[in-house]
Amino acid sequence: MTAMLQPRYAAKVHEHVSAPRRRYYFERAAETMPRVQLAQLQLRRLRASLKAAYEKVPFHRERMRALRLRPEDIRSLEDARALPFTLKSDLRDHYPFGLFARPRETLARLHASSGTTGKPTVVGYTAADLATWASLMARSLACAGVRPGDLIHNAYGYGLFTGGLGAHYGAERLGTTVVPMSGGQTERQVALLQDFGARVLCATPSYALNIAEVAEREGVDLREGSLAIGIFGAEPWSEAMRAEIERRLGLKAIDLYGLSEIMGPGVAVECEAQDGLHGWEDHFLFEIIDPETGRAVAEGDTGELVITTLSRQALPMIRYRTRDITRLSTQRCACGRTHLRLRRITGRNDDMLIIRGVNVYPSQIEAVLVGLPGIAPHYQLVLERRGSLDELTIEVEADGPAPVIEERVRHHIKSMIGVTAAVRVLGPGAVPRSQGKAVRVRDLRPKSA
Ligand code: DLL
Repeated sequence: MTAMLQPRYAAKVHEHVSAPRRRYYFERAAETMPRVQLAQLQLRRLRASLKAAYEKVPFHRERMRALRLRPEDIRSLEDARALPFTLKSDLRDHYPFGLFARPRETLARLHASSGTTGKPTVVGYTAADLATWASLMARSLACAGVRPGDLIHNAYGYGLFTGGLGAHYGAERLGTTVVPMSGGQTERQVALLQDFGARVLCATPSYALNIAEVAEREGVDLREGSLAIGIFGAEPWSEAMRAEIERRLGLKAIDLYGLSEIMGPGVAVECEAQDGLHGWEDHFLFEIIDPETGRAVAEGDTGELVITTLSRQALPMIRYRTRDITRLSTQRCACGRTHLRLRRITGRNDDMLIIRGVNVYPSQIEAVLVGLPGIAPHYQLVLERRGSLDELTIEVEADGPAPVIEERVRHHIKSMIGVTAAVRVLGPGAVPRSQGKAVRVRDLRPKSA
């Protein structure tokens, strides 16, 4: 952080964190519920949700029957570990509405996420589901430091993606003023951020960086303006990226997690302590499993996040395997919320690269690249196959002499992650800029591989 920026940024953060010391919650009773009570509520809701899934969704009924399980056999939260997992492919196999527990005519909205292959995953919501989602998203925004009356510039994409509308209705529910900007038209975003004086920016972290870059190019210093909080999610990002975005936009960057199969944004969010994301346990049951064996790991161990919905009417999800890698903590948080915390999601199981036997996530490479002197924080990873080996080329943009940068990046990646990668230094602006979820990997390996 430059000396020039520090006082102003510090003043903004100070004012918003410590002005009235009274803690603010959107749903105080639910957010601070003692954990014993929370577990009782979870069990009650789990049993009701399983019963509905069993009665209304043939897929769930048949799979439970195959295991000789009936909903009433689940008498404790531990018993839930006997239930079968649900996979993304199950949603695809029952495209479009096959896993819905309510008739399509009774639903209020559909969303869909485009997969890299084949059919999209379609999810549905009753009016009550939408109300729950808005409340959980409002709760998440408040947890991040947003307050009624704030102006929120929402740059998550509107449409089938859950980001735009999900954040939008949560923001309205909290009592803020929303600017439904969506993604793209970045010059216009910069102008409106300035003219309207937004205090909060909602965007993917990669798009937030794009906004910062365009503002700088246009000679607009957003750090001087009103922005105080960024609510960033929908893709993996690193602590290094957080520091970079906070420095360039002059705000506090908060991590927001969610997925359409479970709800959309607002499943978990950081509080102002920025020390893990509170997962809303009154509506979701969180587990971490070993992705290889499917068995539960000890609390604090890293593995795949599995989520069961406890209140969703249209699309109850039983033990949904998210593919996201994280770990859980139930330790008390300084903010007073009792709900467990997920660690930053380092990446998805499917995104893991294996380079000469070394497992590496794109976000680990990002953590090394962002902040290295001489390069811009934009990158892409190119995967190719030579013979039987996968090879990685890291494309970066340089402001300095290419050979020096190449060597610097190669050296740091090798020493910090243990992977040998080729480095290609491109000119300014050559790495495609994100409008939403950034494309970090270009996989040029033959399809059969
Ligand atoms: O990305 C929902 C969302 C919108 C979350 C806006 C946050 C903000 P999907 O398109 O279904 O839903 O993608 C879900 O994105 O399984 C993760 O792999 C990834 N993801 C979402 N949030 C984070 C995050 C939305 N904070 C998939 N950190 C998830 C890392 C994230 N990965």
